[in-house]
Amino acid sequence: MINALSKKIIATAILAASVALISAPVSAGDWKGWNIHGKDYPVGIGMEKFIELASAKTDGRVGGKVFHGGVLGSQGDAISQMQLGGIEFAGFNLGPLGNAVPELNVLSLPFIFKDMEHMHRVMDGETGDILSAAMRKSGIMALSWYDSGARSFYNNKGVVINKPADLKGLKFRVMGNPLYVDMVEALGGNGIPMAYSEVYSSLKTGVIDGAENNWPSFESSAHYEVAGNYSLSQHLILPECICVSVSAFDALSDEDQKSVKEAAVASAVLQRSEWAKRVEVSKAAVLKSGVKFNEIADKSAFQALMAPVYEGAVKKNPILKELIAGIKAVD
Ligand code: GTR
Repeated sequence: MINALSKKIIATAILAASVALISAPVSAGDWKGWNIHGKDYPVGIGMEKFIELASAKTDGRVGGKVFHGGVLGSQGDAISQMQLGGIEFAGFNLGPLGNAVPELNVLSLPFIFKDMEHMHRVMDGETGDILSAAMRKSGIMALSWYDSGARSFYNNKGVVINKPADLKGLKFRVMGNPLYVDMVEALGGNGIPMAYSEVYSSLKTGVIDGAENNWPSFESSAHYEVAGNYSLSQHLILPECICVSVSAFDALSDEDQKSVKEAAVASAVLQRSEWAKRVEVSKAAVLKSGVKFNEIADKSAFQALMAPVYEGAVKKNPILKELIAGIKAVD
């Protein structure tokens, strides 16, 4: 198994190689894909389907290989690599992508979506189109949206979280986006940004007291082995994407672009159904292991504390005001 340090070394080497390769664009038949999860995780299954269909639909003019398990580095590394021309496609979480595309931060506002169906309606509608257009400017474009469920808090201190005061004094790992630090602080805890690959050992050694994620990641990362309380806060519903590098995509003929887009849309249909199944399987496995789970009957106290997070985000990026209104306008 590759440890965090080796992953970092590999990622740095690949980043250096990517920079060296900028002047020599990769052939479209040789695209490199980044995935933080394993091959059998819904994102991995979707990405394999994407590249298989892209190749079939373009008679092999587009093709490539998915590198699973985060061997190409963290998402932060992968975003830079895509912008530099070192990788051509990825299954990115749109949350940390907000650092590169401020408009995407609207998705990271806690409790912005009512549920998964609401998120789908928004992403498949006008707001999704606005976000896609904004992403293109960063050199990264979304071809379709993947599911990633709802994220909830878990901890290794035996705390059953029912109200914001229960987070008090606890250190929760968050993904790399300052909005998440603000979110945890507004609830009374401490938000510690950290790479996904480091969370398991940090929970085990007590560097952090908890983290937050959806059922499938809580299970596949084995965090449940070292954090025995899962409280269903569902504070973030973050979509993911099949993203490609704008320069790699723009180098294709119109016909191949259409085929690649179709491949991504078809892969998302598969990914979403795999997601729904995996949520149930992961939840059952985690509960069977003895993890203590609680629903939070009334989330209004959590939601009320988010007002300053929204205000701070809008102050920093005024464009978010309109985007929030757009999401609220969707039933
Ligand atoms: C997972 C997500 C990953 C990554 C990870 C994390 O749910 O699928 O892309 O964002 O969470 O917490 O870093």
